[in-house]
Amino acid sequence: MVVHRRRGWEIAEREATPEAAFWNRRAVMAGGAALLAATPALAQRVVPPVGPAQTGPTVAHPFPLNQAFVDPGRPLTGEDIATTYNNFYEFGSHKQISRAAQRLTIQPWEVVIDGMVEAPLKLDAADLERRLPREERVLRFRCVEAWAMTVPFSGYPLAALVALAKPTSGAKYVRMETFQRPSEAPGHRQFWYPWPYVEGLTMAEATNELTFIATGAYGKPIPRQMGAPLRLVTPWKYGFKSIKSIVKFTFTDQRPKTFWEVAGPTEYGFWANVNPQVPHPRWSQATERLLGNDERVPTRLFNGYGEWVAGLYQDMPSAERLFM
Ligand SMILES: Nc1nc2c(c(=O)[nH]1)N[C@H]1C(S)=C(S)[C@@H](COP(=O)(O)O)O[C@H]1N2
Ligand SMILES: [Mo]
Repeated sequence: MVVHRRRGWEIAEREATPEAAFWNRRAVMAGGAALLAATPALAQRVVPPVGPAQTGPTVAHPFPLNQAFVDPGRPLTGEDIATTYNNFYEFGSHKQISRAAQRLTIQPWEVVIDGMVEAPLKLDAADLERRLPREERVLRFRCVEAWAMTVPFSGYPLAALVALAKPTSGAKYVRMETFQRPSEAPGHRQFWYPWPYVEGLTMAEATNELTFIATGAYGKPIPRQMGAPLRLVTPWKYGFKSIKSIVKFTFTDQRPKTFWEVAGPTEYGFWANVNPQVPHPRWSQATERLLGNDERVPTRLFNGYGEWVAGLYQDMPSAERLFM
């Protein structure tokens, strides 16, 4: 069934949603309300070019929109929802952690790039961001718990960070690690979890065009509860792969043991590719609930991003549990 969903600019003021409000604000930031009226389609929206390196602590938003990721095929999730319904176990094992997360100190934020690289790097998150090509993408996001959202993320492709890091030819994986500060994050005192939160990708996954480091959301710097100042977004994988508040990227020839793989090996694995036909041991993955309107929609293989990533797995041994 093909449903015509009206775009923000087709919606009358009285029925404007938070999503429409987002696009309106973006247009204003991009040069005035007149722009919105004059712009027939999002795809032709004028966005400011990425300027020369800036000197402030953060990099000005919004970033230019990547035309390959303009249309997610479903409505944006309201910013009020995406910023108040979160998974971030460092701040509690429930969804209402947004307030607690405000205790996280995000400036300064040192990022370490080490392991099998030509020369290890240590730099502030904002400096890192200024050195990489910034853009905005609207992405579908699917948690393993079968809820989903659609978010305008901004940041840079992980591939650009990999290029900056100059891994040596022996590197096979990127291991990523979250901060560990029990004084700011009460979850870190829950000793039964294998802190710090760790994730990993193969080099082919890390350098895929779809793999993104988000430093912003909804046209602004990303809020702490969503993983400030930098978090991974791998939209074809279950949400737990999208590690938040990263402090270290390590290039290695060993497959990293990830947080959820260690915490619950019978339910969570390294690959975690979205697949509606492979149920979680405790629930079906056939459908998902869209945050906001609570509509249930069919889940798609690779969360609908097979065009970008299906090729990565074509020649994998069948013993690999790609979908958990
Ligand atoms: N460091 C860290 N990263 C994390 C998590 C976490 O608990 N700690 N939760 C993951 C899970 S399970 C999901 S679904 C997403 C949630 O991202 P969101 O809160 O921005 O929606 O973050 C992922 N990244
Ligand atoms: Mo998740």
